[in-house]
Amino acid sequence: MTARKAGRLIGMTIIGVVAFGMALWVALGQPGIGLGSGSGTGYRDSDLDSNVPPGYTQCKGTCPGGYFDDNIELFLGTNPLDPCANTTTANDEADDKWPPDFNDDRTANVLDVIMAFGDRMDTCQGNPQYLRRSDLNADTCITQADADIFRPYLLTTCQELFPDPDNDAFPTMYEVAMGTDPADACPDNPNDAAWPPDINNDTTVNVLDALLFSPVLNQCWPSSLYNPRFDINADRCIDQTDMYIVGKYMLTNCTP
Ligand SMILES: [Ca+2]
Ligand SMILES: [Ca+2]
Ligand SMILES: [Ca+2]
Ligand SMILES: [Ca+2]
Repeated sequence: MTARKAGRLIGMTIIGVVAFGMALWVALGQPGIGLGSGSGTGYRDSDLDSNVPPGYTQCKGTCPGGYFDDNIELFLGTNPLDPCANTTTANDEADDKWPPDFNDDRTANVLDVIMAFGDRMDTCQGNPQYLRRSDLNADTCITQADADIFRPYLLTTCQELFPDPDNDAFPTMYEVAMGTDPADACPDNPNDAAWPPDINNDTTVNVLDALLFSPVLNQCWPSSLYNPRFDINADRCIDQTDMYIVGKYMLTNCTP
């Protein structure tokens, strides 16, 4: 191949990668789109953490006032893989894990009500008082319907049942399923799978990781193309929800 041809090919490849990356970026930036309203009807339940102890029957389809689908949690910004805060100290964690627990102290009480709904009731996206975190049914407005979802959890607590010893926000049970190291939060070399969203183990989550999804996207177990490394929420299908979770970490990096 001549140098010019090679240069042109590389140029086109780069344009292709950038275009795909931009499309992906747009898609990844919109986990809330199309969620609809609170019942949960209309999307597959991929709520492995269930926000209830293991052994409970996961809700399928309609979950009135019940469990939180992974896509709802992605919309809210809570961790879809972990049902309970690490500590009982309020506001000491980077992420909320249990949607009704707004101050991450493992109890849903009046403090959470004030934090969630205090001056936000009857506001919609676009209003400065609107906050996605309080929009428990992901319908882009904070209304009585969201308070109704919260109510059954009032004065209840959650238990930490999904330990995450390396504190990388991916509990051990998920890391074991993915084949990443549950005791290491960052790859030491390209063969050291340690940080789930960093598919190519180069310590950065970027479009290169996202591109690796394309051959396995929409593959479910027992398809021969199904690869558990990409099934971030361990629901046996590799789909947009897994990409959204990776998308949360887009353009971030870890330090080995
Ligand atoms: Ca709380
Ligand atoms: Ca890890
Ligand atoms: Ca990477
Ligand atoms: Ca999945």
